[in-house]
Amino acid sequence: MKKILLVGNPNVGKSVMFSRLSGARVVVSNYPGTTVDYTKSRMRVEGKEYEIVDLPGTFSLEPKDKAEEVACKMLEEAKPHTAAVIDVIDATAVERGLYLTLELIERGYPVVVALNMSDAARDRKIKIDVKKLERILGVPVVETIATTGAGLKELVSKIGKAKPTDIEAVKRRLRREKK
Ligand SMILES: Nc1nc2c(ncn2[C@@H]2O[C@H](COP(=O)(O)OP(=O)(O)OP(=O)(O)O)[C@@H](O)[C@H]2O)c(=O)[nH]1
Ligand SMILES: [Mg+2]
Repeated sequence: MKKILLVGNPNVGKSVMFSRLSGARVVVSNYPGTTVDYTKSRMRVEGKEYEIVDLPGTFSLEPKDKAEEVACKMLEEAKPHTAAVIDVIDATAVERGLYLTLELIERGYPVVVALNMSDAARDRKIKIDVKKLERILGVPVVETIATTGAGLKELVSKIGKAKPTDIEAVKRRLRREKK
């Protein structure tokens, strides 16, 4: 069965999103040889069944602690079976989150970005040009509020079409943007 992985920095809403997306049978497991837990369940998208996995938070794919190490190992192990990586970013701290996004794209994962906590971003008058971000990254970007479920339908609709994208082209567009 193909997997959908929920990945992102700590405290961005991955687990709340997982609860909304996952089916009834939720299994909590301990990553072998560690005290780090992860949670998995099933999910149906367009009639197809997937395993959905809530990974520990990580800032980077070069791990700095045990939880990050587990997240990175799980990503690597799941790579051949991954239909999509839902990369959850805190919309109030987009730049911080994009570091991991670029690493995921660079390593060839099919990424869909969830700009979560978009309610908090709106409250703080943080404006994000979603279309532009999508153009630069070359992957779908969807604004979400995991706590209310807003945007999750649209997010899920992007999963079936998720595919790897060329990191060099992303870097070129980023450089052009900074000029
Ligand atoms: N305002 C707002 N709060 C949110 C949203 N999504 C999650 N939260 C809150 O953010 C906090 C962290 O959510 P979690 O789902 O535990 O975050 P996580 O990414 O799983 O965190 P780690 O597992 O520690 O990496 C909780 O208090 C949530 O209620 C959102 O879209 N908007
Ligand atoms: Mg969590």
